[in-house]
Amino acid sequence: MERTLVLLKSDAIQRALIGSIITRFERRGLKLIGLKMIKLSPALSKEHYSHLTSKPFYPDLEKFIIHNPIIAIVLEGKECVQIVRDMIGPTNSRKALPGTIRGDLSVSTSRNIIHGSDSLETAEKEIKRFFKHDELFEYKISLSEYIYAQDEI
Ligand code: IDP
Ligand code: MG
Repeated sequence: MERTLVLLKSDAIQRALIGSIITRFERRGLKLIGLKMIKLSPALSKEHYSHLTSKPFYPDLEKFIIHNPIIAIVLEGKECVQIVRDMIGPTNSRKALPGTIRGDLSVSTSRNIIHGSDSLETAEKEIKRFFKHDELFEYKISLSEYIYAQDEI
């Protein structure tokens, strides 16, 4: 099963959207295997957004992401990296379709409430960045046969 990292950013916490976003993932059938509240340091922000540190908007992004705590989540499911990206919608929330998390809950490119890993390779790196091995949990969902057929697992 694939795993992916989700961050619910400062704006999601400030706007009290955490519960409703987690509910979307639960209802989709994705399995929560790690969840915690953390505060990013400037160094961790620079590592996580290393592809963006030279952009003019990076100082604002860092200030925004380190200013308040955020929620870090690891989800597990078949092809969940792409499923979660599709559920989130594009970076610019104004272009995000209704039904996506950004399309339903935000209207900004920078205040777009959520991060999701963009590939399986990135997901593996990002999960290690935010979670220790013993902070991830393996357990059986008793309804799993109603979420996947046996031949899909
Ligand atoms: P993603 O979050 O959709 O994967 P990335 O390109 O990885 O998008 O950018 C990471 C984050 O940086 C975005 O979610 C957003 O908060 C911020 N960001 C990206 N591009 C812009 C921009 O053009 N203006 C302002 N903020 C941006
Ligand atoms: Mg990204």
